[in-house]
Amino acid sequence: MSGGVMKKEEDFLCAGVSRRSFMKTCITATAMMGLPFSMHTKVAEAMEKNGNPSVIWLHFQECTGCSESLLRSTHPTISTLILDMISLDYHETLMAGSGAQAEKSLHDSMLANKGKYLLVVEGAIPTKESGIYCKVGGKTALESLQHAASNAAAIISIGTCASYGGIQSVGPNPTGAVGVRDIVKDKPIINIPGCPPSPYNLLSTVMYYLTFKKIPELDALGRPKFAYGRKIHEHCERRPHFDAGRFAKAYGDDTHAQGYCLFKLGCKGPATYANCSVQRFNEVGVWPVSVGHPCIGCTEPDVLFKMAIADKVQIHEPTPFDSYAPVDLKEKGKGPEPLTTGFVGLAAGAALGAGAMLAKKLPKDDGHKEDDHHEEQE
Ligand code: FSX
Ligand code: SF4
Ligand code: F3S
Repeated sequence: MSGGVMKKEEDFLCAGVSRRSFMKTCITATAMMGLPFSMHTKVAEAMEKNGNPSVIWLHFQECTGCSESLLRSTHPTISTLILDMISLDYHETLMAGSGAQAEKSLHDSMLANKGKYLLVVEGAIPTKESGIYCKVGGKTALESLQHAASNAAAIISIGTCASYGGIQSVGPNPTGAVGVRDIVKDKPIINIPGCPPSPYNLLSTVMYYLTFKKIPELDALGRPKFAYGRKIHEHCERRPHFDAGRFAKAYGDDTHAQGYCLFKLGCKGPATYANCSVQRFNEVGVWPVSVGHPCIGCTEPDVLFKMAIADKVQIHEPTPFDSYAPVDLKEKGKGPEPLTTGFVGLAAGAALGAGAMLAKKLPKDDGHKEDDHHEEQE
């Protein structure tokens, strides 16, 4: 298992992270948190000084995709950084120990770090019939969560399952699966939804916590606003096609091959708050929409698995595309015009770095009905 004493930057370097990678990650995380560039030195200092908090990571009803996503992240050693800037004292699928040895490790870590450890929960918690549908070490998930939460400093619900119940909670929800916030009411809880979530969102949340010794500002669904404050639709490279009324009609047809907007194939991007279209996944920087699949709204409790993939979302609280200047709609007295081609949109997307885009402040709704706009285009 990873972890151990980790208090100086040199330790990160020993762990196989070059200074360049370390600083690059601090700069990326600083930008993701919406902080000014100059703050990256404070973040780096905080990593050196405050790194190594004890983390207890529990697994309940889930597919382990959240841990897999973290471990499979290849962008410079993100998994190394995460696993080495914390002391991962208990993680059922990563730890070498098992049985009584593992249970002792959990017990000892909780005792040694009482009131100070971060509790990370992956997976939903079944509540029906006193929670008998998920047991680890003879205890129900409900018991384990309540016990571990009672002495935690804060809790991170990683993934949509731990945040809101996820796929297990879909009707008829036979096990009564719920998210952590439905059970624990007296601790700070940060939701990092996504099925699975971006490892960067976990990384920057932990870095924020270590830097400022408090949890980041959250939205109404308990998500860090710096990562979930905007809709993926605002930065999508297919957005110029949406604005121009060009939609893919079927998978594999010419409109799909042309890279047209996936709204009519069920893309939930206009109703999904996340940073996938900016932060992207893996070394090559892909995300579902970039490879031709509609967003399924995996960060949204009322969308993921609650709507069929092909169903279209209603577009409320419209927000403009953020990669080119807004038009003055009032002056022109009509809806947005087709401003640009997909080519220009892609070029704009490539030109704007993740940090620059995320560091922008959140836009205000302008009251314009984008769904009306969309209907005009149909
Ligand atoms: Fe849930 Fe995590 Fe989806 Fe899986 O374990 S958020 S089912 S990808 O990965 O909890
Ligand atoms: Fe991109 Fe989906 Fe929005 Fe179309 S509907 S612009 S594919 S996020
Ligand atoms: Fe999930 Fe949609 Fe992002 S499906 S990974 S929120 S593009």
